[in-house]
Amino acid sequence: MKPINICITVILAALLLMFDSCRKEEDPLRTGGCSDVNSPINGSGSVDYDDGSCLYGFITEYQITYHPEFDNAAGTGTDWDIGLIDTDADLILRIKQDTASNWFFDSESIGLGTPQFAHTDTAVFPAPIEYQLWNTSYSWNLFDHDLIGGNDLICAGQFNPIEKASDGFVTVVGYNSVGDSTELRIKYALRKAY
Ligand SMILES: [Ca+2]
Ligand SMILES: [Ca+2]
Repeated sequence: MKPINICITVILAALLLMFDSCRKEEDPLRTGGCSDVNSPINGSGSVDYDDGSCLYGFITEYQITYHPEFDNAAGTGTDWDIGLIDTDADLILRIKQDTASNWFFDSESIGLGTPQFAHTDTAVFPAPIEYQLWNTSYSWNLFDHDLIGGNDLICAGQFNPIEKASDGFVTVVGYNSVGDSTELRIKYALRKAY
């Protein structure tokens, strides 16, 4: 092939490639959206390509919406505390990624003194740091803080926050050894990240 012919062939091939890539971007049959598995909004509708619109979940608050009224795991349904001031549990909440050695959230105990939380009250823990939610396994537990004799386990659980995220909340249920349930809600805000 003559050099001029090679040149024309290369130019034609380049033009064809350019035309093809333009055509793909403008193809009305292809749907853009968020396809990042770490985004709580990924997978809403069918997405052909990631168009950079992903938003990510950042924790703003933790809530315990209910927990067992009695410490059934200790035997036969005893009060959480002896009852000189109150018999309700004093809540300590801890959460971490399963692969991490440290709790990223390890709360102060609340309910010791005022305010107190009955088992049906919603206890709110503000998030001092807005951690991002990831598509991986997390563990959590809730204890009744006791000044004497060690803390009492209220419940424990495991979850993937991306799978459980809906309308600004990750909602999960944990259990104690006899199957009593406790609900944890993690409030998050959707923001751009990376
Ligand atoms: Ca106790
Ligand atoms: Ca206590």
